[in-house]
Amino acid sequence: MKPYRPPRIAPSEITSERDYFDRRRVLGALGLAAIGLAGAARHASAATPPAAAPRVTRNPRYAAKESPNSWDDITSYNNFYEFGLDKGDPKENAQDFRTRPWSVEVTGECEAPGKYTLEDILKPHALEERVYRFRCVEAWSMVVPWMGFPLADLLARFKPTSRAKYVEFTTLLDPRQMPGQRRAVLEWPYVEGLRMDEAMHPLSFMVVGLYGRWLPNQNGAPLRLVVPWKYGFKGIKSIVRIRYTERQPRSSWNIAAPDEYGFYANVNPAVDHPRWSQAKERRLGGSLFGARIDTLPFNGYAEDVASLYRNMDLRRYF
Ligand SMILES: Nc1nc2c(c(=O)[nH]1)N[C@H]1C(S)=C(S)[C@@H](COP(=O)(O)O)O[C@H]1N2
Ligand SMILES: [Mo]
Repeated sequence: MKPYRPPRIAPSEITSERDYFDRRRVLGALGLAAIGLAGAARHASAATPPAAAPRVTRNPRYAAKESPNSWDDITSYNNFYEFGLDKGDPKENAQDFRTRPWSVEVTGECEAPGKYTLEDILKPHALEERVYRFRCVEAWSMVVPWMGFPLADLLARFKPTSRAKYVEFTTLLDPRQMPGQRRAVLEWPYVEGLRMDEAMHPLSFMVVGLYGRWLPNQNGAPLRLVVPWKYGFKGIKSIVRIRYTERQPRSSWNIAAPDEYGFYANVNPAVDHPRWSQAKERRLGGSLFGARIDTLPFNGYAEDVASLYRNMDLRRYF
């Protein structure tokens, strides 16, 4: 595959609509302050795409049939509350976010804990491209050519012990760089987790880029998780810590609203969010903008992952 050149598409193609799936309402209901980003650096977003990364080959085993959303769709309509609550805020406010040098602390139930530089983390892994469907809990979706490597390969390197039943991931805490962290919108830093067998599943992907380029900051540079059969909020961005644990980790959205955002968060059209249906989704982009399509169980990956939940009541463990 040739290094990708992003197409020139007017940003106006993606309207930053005020949708009624707005999760700020629940935050308001919890008595948390609405966020104002006064003081955040505002830039005349020149939005230069990040440098082309090494060549990657598309893995045909993981290539969704749908054609991918555009570079602009994927990089201008983001959830990254550390940089603001509106879909356009992360692109605007994360321009100067420093992702080098970067390191990841590995701790907990493993034989090789330590602090690893980003270069250490990436070095042994061949990068590949996978085109995955991506479904946010807010009922919008897209199709993304991610670049990365299997999470299982990374986790195995640190030799988890037999007590490691879960793995927890943590985002950088840095209110000076992340204006959203100056307000108690969520409990910072953002934390997410997976059961060990979910984390070791071949679909779980450590992402460092998209469309053959290094990740733009707003998409979670330099290292983020993508778990395509789960709602998007499981895909934690800008990871600085990996912890193996015996107990199920607490996770940010689950702490904020446990009745609305479960730990499992498997995409499930049959289990509605308390405030909206999950039966359909709005696919971002182009002529389909606004069209609603059916949401598939496990986001269309049921054949691969349903067996992980054989003995679980998915209405209870949502
Ligand atoms: N640290 C952190 N990670 C995060 C979020 C966030 O606010 N902070 N938002 C989540 C949500 S709700 C979604 S839908 C995806 C969005 O990823 P994208 O911007 O690359 O589409 O990131 C997830 N990871
Ligand atoms: Mo989301």
